[in-house]
Amino acid sequence: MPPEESTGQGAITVAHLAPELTRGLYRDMRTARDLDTEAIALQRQGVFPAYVSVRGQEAAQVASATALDPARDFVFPTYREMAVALAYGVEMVGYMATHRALWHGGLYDVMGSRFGAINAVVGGPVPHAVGWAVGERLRGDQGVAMAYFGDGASSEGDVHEAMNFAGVFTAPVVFFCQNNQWALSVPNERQVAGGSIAARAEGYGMPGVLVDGNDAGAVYAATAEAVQRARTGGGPTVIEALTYRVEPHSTSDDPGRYRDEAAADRWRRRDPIDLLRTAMLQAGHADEAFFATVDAEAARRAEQIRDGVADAPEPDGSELFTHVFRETTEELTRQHRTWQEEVEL
Ligand SMILES: Cc1ncc(C[n+]2csc(CCOP(=O)(O)OP(=O)(O)O)c2C)c(N)n1
Ligand SMILES: [Mg+2]
Repeated sequence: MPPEESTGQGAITVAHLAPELTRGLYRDMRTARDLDTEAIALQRQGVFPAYVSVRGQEAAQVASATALDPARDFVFPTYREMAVALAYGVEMVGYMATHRALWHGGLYDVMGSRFGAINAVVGGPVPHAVGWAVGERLRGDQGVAMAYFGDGASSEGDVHEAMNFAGVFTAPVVFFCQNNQWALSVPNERQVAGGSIAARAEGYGMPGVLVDGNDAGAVYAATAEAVQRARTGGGPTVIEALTYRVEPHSTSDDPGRYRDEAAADRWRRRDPIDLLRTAMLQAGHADEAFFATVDAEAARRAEQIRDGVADAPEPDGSELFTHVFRETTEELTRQHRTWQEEVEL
């Protein structure tokens, strides 16, 4: 059965979660959705050179980030983790500045927020997470590294090496794969031999969990369990959150050239925010008044972040030449001088 047929089984439940927790999940998912829409508009207006949408992946991102402790843990994101950043408490104007290419890796404080710089190297954050996790163990601290990666990244050598190393050294790391079924234009079946990313965990000596990535409650429970295991010395876990990339890969992509939009439409109808809202109403965790208030607040916050990033000043162009070498070279100094003369013309 192709992956897109294996979920879509209607409703989800949040009866196993505290009402306040589900209200927080909803607030962050709603805000991320609105900010995502604003970001696409900013790209259309020429403010962002490009943007990668997280639409449809809000449950996977927000619920996994909510299971972490931002005071102790450390997140290693890809380029598509805006909703993780938001739920984890990263300063969002500084985060979105990355998409405006305002400064190397954005304007937020990577070390202070314990959220790594956006990493566009597919699979790149995964060995970094394992290195940090092994260091954390050696220090005797209780932090957990969260490695985000995609289905496409799962076939990179870096990811295999990192998982094996983590298994051998019982590193406190969670390998969180958002299987959105596309690696740009390459579908799962041409990317994942064996049909399952979670199943690979066995070969690395760790548990592997397949979870419905559009079910915020299920993602939260699976991640909380994996984080707890890592924190208490039980080693790493692979979580495969099965979801779907309903938007193009990025604002520069045209999926009409390589996929049938009927599958994307089926997944659009299984929207993680709608599923959570219905489940919360059913569980009695919130009423219509709650949703009206939170939806309005989310829209306002997304607009504030949009305005903040659109109005942020351009960096000083001479920074092109700083942070390249500790002691600059003659050639770089010459280039800097030429650049200075040209801008002063
Ligand atoms: C090492 C490397 N190879 C290739 C690319 C080009 N590239 C950018 S995104 C992408 C697809 C990644 O797919 P996946 O890991 O599933 O993440 P998704 O974009 O679906 O979130 C590719 C091949 C890259 N950035 N880095
Ligand atoms: Mg993918």
